[in-house]
Amino acid sequence: MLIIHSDRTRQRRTRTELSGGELVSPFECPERVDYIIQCARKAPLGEIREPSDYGLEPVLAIHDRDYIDFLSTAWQDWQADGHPGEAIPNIWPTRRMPGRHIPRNIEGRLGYYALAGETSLTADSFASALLSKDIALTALDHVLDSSTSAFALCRPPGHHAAVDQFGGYCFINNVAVAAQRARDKGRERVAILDVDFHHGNGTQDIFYRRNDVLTLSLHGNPMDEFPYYLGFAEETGEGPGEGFNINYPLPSGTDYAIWTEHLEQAKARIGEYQPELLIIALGVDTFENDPISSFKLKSEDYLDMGRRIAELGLPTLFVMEGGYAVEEIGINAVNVLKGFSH
Ligand code: Q9C
Ligand code: ZN
Repeated sequence: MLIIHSDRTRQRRTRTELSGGELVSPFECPERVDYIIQCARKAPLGEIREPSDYGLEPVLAIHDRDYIDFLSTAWQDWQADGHPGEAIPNIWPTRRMPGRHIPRNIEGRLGYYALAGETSLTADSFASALLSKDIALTALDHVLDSSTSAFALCRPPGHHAAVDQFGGYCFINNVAVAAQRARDKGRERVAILDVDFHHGNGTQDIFYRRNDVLTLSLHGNPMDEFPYYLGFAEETGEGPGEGFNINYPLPSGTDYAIWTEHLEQAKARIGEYQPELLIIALGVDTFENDPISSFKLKSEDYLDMGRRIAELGLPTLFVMEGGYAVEEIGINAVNVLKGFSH
């Protein structure tokens, strides 16, 4: 399987993450990619190629222009206001103050465009988000041209990024940008299956009123897990999109036996939909030792997960999302790809 990877993903090394009332060293760190690429080389999975530059056009097909403008200048604006640390949002539009105006001040704008406070915005945020979507798009084009499969070793991840919001370590929604490009290149129906531990709220939000992109997500129940305010079973899509968003919220402690029952339901729905392309939002934070998640998948389960995904028999783009058990992330992610390929 072709792998798209760039050493430049290392350039994003954030110092702070607000977690448990402290500033900790971020879970979403460059070593994640080091472990994955090391395991991919060892497997070996196949050729490893550099991404091409796709510019902003495919991003603006999904995200609002004002949001992208904000991302492109946020760090300079934050610094110009004399703030000493990394940019961490600390105030939001809420039910009682809905934010009908986008503030001028960077602190106000930061909260306006953020959905959570754990993702520090830094000097490298925008460039690394652009690089990440280039990795996804390069891999996508290979899948479209060859009708086979590819792995986009994206970092930072993307599935929490909504039309005009960052958070959950995500800035640009890589799977959404890829799905839209596939549509623009003539693929009629695209399915996005999100197997990351966390609900793919951004992806759901982006395609919620559409029936040309089927979105499905298996994840920790939002009553108990991030992102808390989206990802419930009753969210099935709206208008023309009714019936084209499917959530499988699962309890903490979910093991692979329970997880696969829902995977098979998701596969049945995908089969019925007959997409021309399958995109997997590949998070491996479902792993039993993941430091911020509560599912119980074991390393060998990821081989079987790949095998089950392959049963759909579709051209498949794998896009890296979460996974924070850094030393095992390579084994687990590569196991999915190995299981898929055999
Ligand atoms: N104290 C992805 O997996 N909550 N994002 C962290 C740590 C945010 C996860 C809590 C989790 C975001 C792509
Ligand atoms: Zn996750």
